Amino acid sequence: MVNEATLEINQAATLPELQEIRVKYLGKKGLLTAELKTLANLTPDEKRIKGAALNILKNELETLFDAREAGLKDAALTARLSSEALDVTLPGTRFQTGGFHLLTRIIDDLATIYKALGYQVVQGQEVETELYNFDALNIPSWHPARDLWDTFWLTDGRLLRTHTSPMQARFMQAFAPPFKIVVPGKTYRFEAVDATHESMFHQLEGLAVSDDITMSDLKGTLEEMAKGLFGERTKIRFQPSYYPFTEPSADFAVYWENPRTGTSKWLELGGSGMVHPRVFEEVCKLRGDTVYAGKRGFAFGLGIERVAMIKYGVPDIRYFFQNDLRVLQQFRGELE
Ligand code: YSA
Repeated sequence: MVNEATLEINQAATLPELQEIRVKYLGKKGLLTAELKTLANLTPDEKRIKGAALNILKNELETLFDAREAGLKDAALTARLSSEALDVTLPGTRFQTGGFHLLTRIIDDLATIYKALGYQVVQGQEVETELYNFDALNIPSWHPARDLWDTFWLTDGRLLRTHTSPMQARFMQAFAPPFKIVVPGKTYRFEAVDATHESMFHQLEGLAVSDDITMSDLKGTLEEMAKGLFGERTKIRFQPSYYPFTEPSADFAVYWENPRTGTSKWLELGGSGMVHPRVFEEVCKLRGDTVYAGKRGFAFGLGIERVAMIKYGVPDIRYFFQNDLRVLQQFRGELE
């Protein structure tokens, strides 16, 4: 019986199979149990000898069963573990992460540059009155310069600001000099939209007022900004221009070496100049005092999209506002 049982035990492939074999030999109606029951009919001597032999056999079988059971459990565990195993070398699932829009990034860069130069960053309002958008900036209603800015008018006579310059008058009305501010924000013009013009775009306005500010302070400031934006080798150039709220006025361009293409050229960024004395006069009227009489200041305004297009090589302004992630995600690496 022991050989037969050993063979069967070793051949059992699963725990239920092994249990069946255990019942076959050691169960209540098992073969060995049946043998043990026959002891009752034997003489005491026969009982002792056969009983001892059957006990040894029973212990042997139990040891064999236990060993096989442990072996099968081990094998089952190994199989389960290997089926559940994680391959830690497989690439993980990337979470969708957000990032800053290129324009937000440029606004942040500009704010950082100007804060380092001691400027305050302030916000203006997008719905403006004619007074602040035009009149206080020396652009009365009859002035041909109004034609420079095609405007979205609201039914109540207000308008969407055509530039960030109205904040010049608003800030001076509320605060006395000396100060230095920059004003980033949205601006609106009734434009024929093309690759470089949108009807909504962003500008950054700058205004510094004190007793003795000069045009060379303006140039140095814009030079610092250009270096902060485009690198230490960047140069800046003034060209005579006209704005009703500055005298003299100058457009400024940066000499930019494009690392993508290896080419360099002058690129127009915005307008600037020394604050026109009439703007100070208008502000004094609004304030009802003479705090700004005889003051000197410079101001400038530039297009944020223009900076982003130059810096990141974006060929069309419309890409910024189409919400096409393929456009925006290209720059993720550069922005992190
Ligand atoms: C000038 C002198 C100062 O003392 C202060 C500010 C200024 C700038 C003036 N307020 C202004 O708006 N000038 S601008 O009409 O020439 O616009 C400035 C910049 O805004 C442009 O150089 C351009 O980069 C951007 N811009 C203008 N219209 C745009 C536009 N960007 C996109 N779409 C448009 N439609």
